[in-house]
Amino acid sequence: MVKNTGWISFKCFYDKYGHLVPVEGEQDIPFQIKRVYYIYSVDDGVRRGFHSHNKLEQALICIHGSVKILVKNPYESENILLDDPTKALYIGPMVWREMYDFSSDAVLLVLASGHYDVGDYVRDYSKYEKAALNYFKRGENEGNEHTVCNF
Ligand code: T46
Repeated sequence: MVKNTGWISFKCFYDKYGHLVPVEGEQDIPFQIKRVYYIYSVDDGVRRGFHSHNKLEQALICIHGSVKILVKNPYESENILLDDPTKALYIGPMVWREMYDFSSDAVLLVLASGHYDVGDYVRDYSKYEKAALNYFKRGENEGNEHTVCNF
């Protein structure tokens, strides 16, 4: 997977009464949850995101429907389908992301490690590229506290 991204799988409790998936900060996901938001009713053809974060860590869970996520850095990229409410896509710092192909019934739930901070966003791709080329240079940031891969 692209560096600073990874899959997280949750336990699902199901019986004849339905399904239940618990998600606990610092236990099921590798950070304390400071903020939750969700995205839904996204029109056909809409693409969102187009930014990276300097510090923020997030877990993206498509709890209904499906959505695709492009994650990339200057060295590698991947298109990921989210369509399973028992799995989260972890996205750490310095990863460019775009969300697209939302199904009309998609609900994308996001758990975030920090409060909303407009100063943490990098929305200019050329600025992002410059910073990320350095950040990911020769795997220097491999294995640091933010790197989570393949839970
Ligand atoms: C991310 C992807 C996956 C707030 O006021 N508070 C919030 O916590 C958030 C997330 C957004 N907003 C406001 C700011 C904008 O006026 O909501 C509006 C839409 O936000 P934005 O254009 O940043 O949405 P996306 O879908 O491009 O990105 C969001 C998150 O912002 C971002 O952190 O990683 O989802």
